[in-house]
Amino acid sequence: MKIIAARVIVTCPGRNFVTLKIETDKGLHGLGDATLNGRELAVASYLTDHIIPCLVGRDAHQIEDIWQFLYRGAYWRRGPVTMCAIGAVDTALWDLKAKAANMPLYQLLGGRSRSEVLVYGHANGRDIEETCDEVARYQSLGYRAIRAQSGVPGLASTYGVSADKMYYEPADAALPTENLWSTPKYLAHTPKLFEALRVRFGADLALLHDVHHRLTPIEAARLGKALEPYALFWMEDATPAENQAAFRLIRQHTVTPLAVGEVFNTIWDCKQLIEEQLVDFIRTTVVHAGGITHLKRIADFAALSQVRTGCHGATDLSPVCMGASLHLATAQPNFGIQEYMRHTPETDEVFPHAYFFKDGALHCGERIGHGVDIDEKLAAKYPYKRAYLPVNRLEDGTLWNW
Ligand code: KDG
Ligand code: MG
Repeated sequence: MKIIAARVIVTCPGRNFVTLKIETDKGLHGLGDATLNGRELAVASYLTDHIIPCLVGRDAHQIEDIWQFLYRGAYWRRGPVTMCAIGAVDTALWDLKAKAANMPLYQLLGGRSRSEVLVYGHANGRDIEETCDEVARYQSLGYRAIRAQSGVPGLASTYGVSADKMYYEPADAALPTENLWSTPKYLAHTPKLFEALRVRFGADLALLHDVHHRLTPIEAARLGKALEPYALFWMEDATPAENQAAFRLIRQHTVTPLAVGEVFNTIWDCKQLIEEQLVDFIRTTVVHAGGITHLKRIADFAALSQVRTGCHGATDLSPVCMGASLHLATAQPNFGIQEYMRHTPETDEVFPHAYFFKDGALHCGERIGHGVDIDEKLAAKYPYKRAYLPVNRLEDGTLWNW
C-alpha cells in the first residue's frame, strides 16, 4: 500500500486543530492529529516542509520503520513539535493499516481487554458550593469519575475554572492572558473543597484534581498529605516534572496517588518516574508522544511497575486523537482512566466519529480504522485563529508556571 499524497488540514471550529491526511494507492486514507495548543503552525510546517516530502512513495504498512526513520533520521530527537508531527504520521498509518485489514484498530493492538473505557469529566465552579453543584451535575450525566477545580478566594482566576462549564477552553486570547497566582491561598483552600465534596457525595465517587504544575516538590508533598483523608483517585501534575527525581520527595511524604505526563513527549521523560514507581498514572497521549507506536511502548514499560495509563483528553486533543486513544485503551492491559473534556458540537461535526459516551464511559465503536474522519469542506469554513494559553505571575510579578 503506497503513500501517494499527504496534506495538513488546519481548522478552527471553536478552537484550532491540525490534522494530517495520508492517501494511498489503494484508495484508502488515514488521519492523524497534530495539534500542539498555541504552537499549531510550527507542527503544520514541520509536517508540510520536512516530513511529507519523505513520506510519498513509502509503503504505508511499514509503521515501525517509518517511525524510526522520522525519529532517528531527523538527527534532532524528541521535543513537542517533532513528536507531534511523528505522532500524526504514526496515527494515520495505524488508521490505514486497520482499514486495509478491514478491522477496528483495537483488534490490531491485541483485541478487546475491556468492555468500556472509564472516563473522568471536569466539574468546576467559582467557589466550593458551585463546584459541588457541578459535581452533582456531572453525576447526573452518568460520570463515575469527576475532576474538581474551584476558584480560590483572593485570586481573580485560576486554572480549570471557567464561566462556560461544559466547554472550558483555556487557549482564550490572541495574545497570552496574564493571571495572578498565590500558592499560600491555593493551599489553604483546596483541602476544604475536597472535605466538602466527601461530605456531600460520600466515599465512593472517584475524585480527581489537577494542580497544573504550580507547586514546589515540598508544597506538593504537603498538599498530597492534606488530601489523604479524602482519598483522591489522583493528584495531577503536582510539580513540574522536568526533574523527575523531584517526585521522590513527594512520594516520601504522601500516599495520595500521583498522575503526571500530559506535557511529556517520549519515554525518556518518564523513564525514572516509572522505573522508581514515583507515580501511579502516566498521562502522556497519542498526539504529543509520537503516536500509537510510542505511546504503547510507554504503556507497556509502565505496566512493569504497575503504573497505569490516564491519557490526557482536554479539548485541544482533537477527536482524531481521542478515537486513537480509545482504541489503545480498549486493548491495553494497564489502562487506568481516560480524561474526557467534551468537544463542542461544531468540532464534532467537522470530525464525524464512531466513539460514543454511555454511563460514564467512552466506547471506541466498531468502525474500521480508528473510527474518526474529517469533513474537509466544513473544516475549510473555520480558518485558523491565533490563540494562546495564559501565563501566570506571582503577586509580586514573578513569572510562574501556568
Ligand atoms: O493545552 C493545555 C491543556 O490541554 C491543559 O491545560 C489541560 O491540564 C489539562 C488537563 O488536565 O486537561
Ligand atoms: Mg492537566
